[in-house]
Amino acid sequence: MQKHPLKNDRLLRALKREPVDKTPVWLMRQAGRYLPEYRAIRQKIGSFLTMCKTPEIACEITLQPINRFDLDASIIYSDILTIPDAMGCGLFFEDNEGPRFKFPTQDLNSIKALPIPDPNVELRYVMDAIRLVKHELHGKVPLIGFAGSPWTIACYMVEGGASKNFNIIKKMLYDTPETMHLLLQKLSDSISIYLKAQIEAGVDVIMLFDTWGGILSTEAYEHFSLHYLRTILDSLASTNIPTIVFTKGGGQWLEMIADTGCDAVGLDWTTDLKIARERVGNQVALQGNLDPSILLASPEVIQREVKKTLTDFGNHPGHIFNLGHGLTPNIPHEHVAVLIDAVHERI
Ligand code: 1CP
Repeated sequence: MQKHPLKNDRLLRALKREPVDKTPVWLMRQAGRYLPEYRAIRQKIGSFLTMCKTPEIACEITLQPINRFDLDASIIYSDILTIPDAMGCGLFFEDNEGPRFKFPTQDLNSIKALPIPDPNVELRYVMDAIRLVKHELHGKVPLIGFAGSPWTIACYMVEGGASKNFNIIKKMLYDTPETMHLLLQKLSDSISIYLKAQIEAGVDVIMLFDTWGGILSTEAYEHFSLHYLRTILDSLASTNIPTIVFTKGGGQWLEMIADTGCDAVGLDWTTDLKIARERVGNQVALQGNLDPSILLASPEVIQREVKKTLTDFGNHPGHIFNLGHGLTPNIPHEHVAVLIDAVHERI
């Protein structure tokens, strides 16, 4: 397929800590239910997984926020749970509820039986969607590919869905660490080949979502999450594709995360961006970190808080503006436009 040179390379420049004319901005969950055009397709198709698995639809939804807003990056419409789905764990989504698994992965035998999915067979729909999006973007902005961290994907597989206290996986971690490691190693292998296939299909940047790393003790985080993030990043090093690592609640481990060899660390809003920049200097770019709830407040408050975030990071290269976590369905889309303009105009 013909490669389009990128017309907007602010994100790639910021990842390399090179100067930019304007701070690049994109938003986690920028495609989603806060957009009326998303809700319209969601209502027509009915099932979230069918939307992910139909490349033309995944492509259209990926482009919705790009067509509406002046964003500096797109992210492929998909989910971190495509891997356990391809492993045969029976992923399903109940209406307006989180993900659930028909076959939770809770013992050694079920872990041993898990296959490593072939990204160009079971997950081919993701690669097809990436190729379509790259074609349709005509190089307008870069495309971010992604995966969940092994630890975060394991949380859903072991708990059988979203969890509040993570009792089952924490018991596994402490009672049978070898069993836990076997699952994390299998996921790590699957994620590495999945991300390499995404890179071959055309993504410009890779992001690893470690949404549940922050529920661990420091020692457990190092052994059960960070170690596998590093393994995956090492496996991608030869591709020269820039990488972003986001551990929600991981601000205290910033230096450790920066040492994995990633190009950028994503931060949630509980970490002070000014202090974070002082701690890592120019070693990595920083992505974040506005509290998404601020988008519920008035345009004046949004502008003020955006300015504060930009000022906190300071006048250095290497900032990618984002929220500290994903956009939620109740956020007015008009406020998203206010945020993006405020970032670009430094009002
Ligand atoms: O239409 C719908 O109701 C589906 C809602 C939805 C959407 C829009 C889900 C179900 N996933 C997605 C897309 C998605 N998920 C993207 C697309 C790209 C984007 O626009 O950002 C990405 C990157 C994800 C990643 C993802 N899925 C994460 C990591 C990031 C995060 O938000 O912490 C996690 C934890 C998931 C699991 C998941 N999938 C869907 C939901 C509602 C959840 C969270 C469940 C929970 O609360 O634990």
